[in-house]
Formats: sequence, C-alpha cells, structure tokens
Amino acid sequence: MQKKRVLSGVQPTGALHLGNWLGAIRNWVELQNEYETFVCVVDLHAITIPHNPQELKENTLKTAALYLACGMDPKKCSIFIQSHIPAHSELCWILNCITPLNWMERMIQFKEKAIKQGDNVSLGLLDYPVLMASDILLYDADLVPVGEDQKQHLELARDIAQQRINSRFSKKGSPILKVPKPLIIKEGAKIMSLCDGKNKMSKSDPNENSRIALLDSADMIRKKIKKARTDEHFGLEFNNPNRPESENLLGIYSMLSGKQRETVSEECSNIGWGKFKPMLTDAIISSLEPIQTKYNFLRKDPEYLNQILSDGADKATILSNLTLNKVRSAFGFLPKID
Ligand code: AQP
Repeated sequence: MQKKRVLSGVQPTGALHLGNWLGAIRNWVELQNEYETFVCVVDLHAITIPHNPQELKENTLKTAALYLACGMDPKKCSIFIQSHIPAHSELCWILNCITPLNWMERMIQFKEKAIKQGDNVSLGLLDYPVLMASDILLYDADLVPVGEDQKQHLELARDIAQQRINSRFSKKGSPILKVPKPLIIKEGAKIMSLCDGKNKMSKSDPNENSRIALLDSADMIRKKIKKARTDEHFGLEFNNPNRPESENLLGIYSMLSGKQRETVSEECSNIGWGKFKPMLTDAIISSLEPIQTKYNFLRKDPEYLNQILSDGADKATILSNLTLNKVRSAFGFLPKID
C-alpha cells in the first residue's frame, strides 16, 4: 500500500532550540519510519521578519545539518531547502490571488508577530500562511504534524485547497489539490521560555538565556539552567497552574531522562530547586551530546551535506512541478511550447 505523505519544516531564523527538537524534529524522526517524509528548511519564511543575509545562509546550513544530527535519515526522508524549489513562490503568488484578505487578517500568529515588529511589518509576514499553504499543497501531503500554534495555519491551507481551488476550478469532480489533515502528536510538547514559564521558548527571543540551543556548550547549559526562573515553593510538581516554571522544567526533565511523568513527579516532589537544577542540567547535556558530536562531524563534510540537499531538491522538484502544472492548467495559463 502507498505510504501516506508527511511534510514539515523549521525556519532558519536562529539557533534551533530544545522546543524545536522536542516539539517537532524528534517527532519527525519517528514519522519517517511510517510515512513518506519530506522535511524542508523554510528559508523563504525566514525573511518575513528583518534578517541578516550572512546569518540566513549559515542558519540554513546549520538547520539542515541539525535535522540529520537529530536522526533524520536521508534513506527514509527527503531533506531540502525551500528556496531551491521555485514552485513554492509561484504557487504562493497564485494562491494569493484567490485568498480573501480578511482570512489573513484573522491569523493570530500574524497579530502577535506584527506587534513585535512595530512599524516594520512586511507584506510577507501577512502572507506567511499562504506560503505555508503552498509548501504543504505542492507535495500532496496527506498529513502535516502541527502543534497548537500552527493549527490555524493548517486550517487556512485546507480552506484554500477546498473552497478556493477544488470547488472553483476542478473539472468533473476530480480535485486539483489534496486537502491535508493535521497530524496531532499525542505527546506533543510545548517547551516554554526559561525566563518565563508562560511564554513559548523561541529562536527570536532577544534574551539568549530564555532558551537552550541544541548546540550550546555544557558550560552555557549549566549557566542558563542556573539562571532559569524558579518559584518560592519547595518540591516540583505538574498540573499546578500557579507554577508554570515547575511544569515546564519538570516536563523537560521527564522527556530527556526518558522517565515517565509519574516517576519524575515522585522523584522530585521532595527536593528543592537547588537539587533539581543540576539533575536537569545533566539530563540536557547528556541528551544533546550525541547530537552535537554528529553535527560537528557533518559540518566537516560539506560535500556530503550538499549532496543530500541536492538529492532532496531533485525529488521535491519533480513532485512540486506536477502539482504546479495542474494548478497552472486549471487557471488557464498558456503552456510554453518548446
Ligand atoms: N517552544 C516550542 N515548543 C514546542 N515546539 C516548538 N516549535 C517551535 N518552538 C517550540 C516547533 O518547531 C517547529 C518549527 O518552528 P518554526 O521555526 O517554523 O517557527 P516557530 O514555531 O515560530 O519557532 P520559533 O523557535 O518560535 O521561531 P521564531 O522565534 O523564529 O518564530 C514547529 O513545528 C513548531 O511548532
């Protein structure tokens, strides 16, 4: 039976952190065993906020190498860079022309990010969800792994495919685009900032101490955990809404130590923050060590990395052009005759 297809990606907007790993990449590593998996580094998304060109280039390579270092296997999945496939931008333009502006103005992530940008909000930031819809729809993805924050964007992709393309442009009832479904990860983790347990850990947070980057040295990790916000209570616990830091740090400890939540609850209910923090630090350092070793090894062999990205792009080009040509033809664009 044909495997279902899954597509996902991370923006190279900075150093990948524990949230990107535990909330996304670690799940992809499992998914690649069951699904036909495509993962891309979504660099076109990364320029929707002000960016530094040199950093974008380095972060794009770093992100791709980290996918591999975290366990993505090029024999089981295709890894590519979004901007290597021009079809993403072209489909985005076509979808822009049939997506109502008021659908875009409802997007919560746009509103949140726009507030952070002040006077510097680009049209691209508003258009981010249409580009994401293009990413997904181009590959006929059956399933898209989504966290809470991305559910609204996937819903938009589904509405565009169904209401704006298939129902308006399909002939004889055969749909032009596949309508993707969300893949809700059962143990989907949302990792919060080390400085505020109510805010998401994020690459673009100006405070470096708010996150553990996957490539942080053991010393940096020690310092950041030492500084991480705590509360005045003794003992750590889950499910106390007044203790978001306890929820977050105990959750990270549970995931990284591989121990059940009940086990760590028991283990840590009678110890103070002073004793817990070194345990958490050790768990983080030892979990990241194999990723960092593999990453450093991969970065010494740029040809190998380039080959993987080139193979991934070749596969992505074939699939994306099939979809793009269907859309072009349905919209009435005159084909080029060679
Ligand atoms: N804190 C988090 N906890 C769990 N999952 C997270 N993800 C991001 N942060 C957390 C998941 O990582 C994937 C890729 O994210 P992205 O880079 O495309 O965009 P993002 O969600 O906006 O990530 P950041 O780190 O917050 O980046 P910036 O600061 O650039 O906006 C997604 O699957 C996301 O759910």
